[in-house]
Amino acid sequence: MSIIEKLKNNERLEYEDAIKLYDLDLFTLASYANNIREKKHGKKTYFNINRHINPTNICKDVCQFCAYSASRKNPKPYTLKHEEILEIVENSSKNDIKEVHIVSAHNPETGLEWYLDVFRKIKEKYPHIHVKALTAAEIHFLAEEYNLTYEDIISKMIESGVDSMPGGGAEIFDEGVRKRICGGKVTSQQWLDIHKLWHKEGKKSNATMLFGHVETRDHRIDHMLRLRDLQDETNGFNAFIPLVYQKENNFLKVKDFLTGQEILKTLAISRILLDNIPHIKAYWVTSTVKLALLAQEFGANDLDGTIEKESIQSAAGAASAQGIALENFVDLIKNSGFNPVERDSVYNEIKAW
Ligand code: V47
Repeated sequence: MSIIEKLKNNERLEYEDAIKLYDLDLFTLASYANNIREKKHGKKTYFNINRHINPTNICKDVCQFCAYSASRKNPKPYTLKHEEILEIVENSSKNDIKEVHIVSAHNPETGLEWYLDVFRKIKEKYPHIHVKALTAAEIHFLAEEYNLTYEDIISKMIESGVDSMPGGGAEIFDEGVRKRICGGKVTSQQWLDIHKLWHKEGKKSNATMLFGHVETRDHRIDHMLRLRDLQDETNGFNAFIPLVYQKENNFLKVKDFLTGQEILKTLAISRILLDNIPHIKAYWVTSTVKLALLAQEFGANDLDGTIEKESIQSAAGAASAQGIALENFVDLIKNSGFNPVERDSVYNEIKAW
């Protein structure tokens, strides 16, 4: 059966067919991806009023793509004090944020208690704010540093009030590419194992993919299918987030950058292949706002959120340092023909704007 027939019949595509998807033209992919999006979510586009906090940029790892870490080209090491983090949350709570998204570098000086204590303090004072914190890469780093198991760290996170896990640290699962771009940090299998353990606790997480650097199209397909396999087992992923590689201030030598078409094709393909992951997030920080709005017609049904401040990708060139104002965000979605729906971090609907 041809790949088009399989797409028409809504059949699940395995690797041999999936790698042929990029050969289809953009609008054919868009029409299948958009059908799936419309069946699942209609014209709704989800977003969250959230605040990103990156408490420290001191890192023991040396990822080639990273411009945020103080050990790379960023000369300004910092570690926020707990009081400073709480002040950020206090100020953001006035903007009615529903989530803090806390992700850091792998700082050997801060320590496990330092993280757990700040989660406890946030939860104690703001029990209604969802804490999305610690990537699988950070959990792996903490487990190694303290000679603990992943299960130990996960149960400490849950005891301290962490509600869900962000999808960072996945990068690209292909072991050859991974060695080249971020050798030494959490392996692909360890990343998947950690999310599996988290899901076993009845908790939700997201999954990212960093693309547009030295990987091939086949590596992206392989990445998506490894996620689909785990999702078949656990059903714990809420959203898939393809992150477009940003090129400034880092050490990765990349020759060709992605075209808008290639980004949109990748989003559409992810919507087609990840039949068991409910949400595809067009992360405006790395795709640009305009392309994220267009991506709504190519399978994406979530635009992340207002963010307020962003340090990781903006260090590498993204225009996201200051987030987007709520009214502006809502207008952008409406004016692009979609219905903005504010959600909480696990996709309960809060308000149709
Ligand atoms: O894993 C680092 C990426 C990620 C660059 O779960 C870069 O809802 C592009 O995971 N160009 C962290 N990307 C951010 C992240 C995330 C973001 C938004 C929402 C969610 C979620 C998760 O940032 C890292 C890495 O892949 N990153 N450097 C760069 N130069």
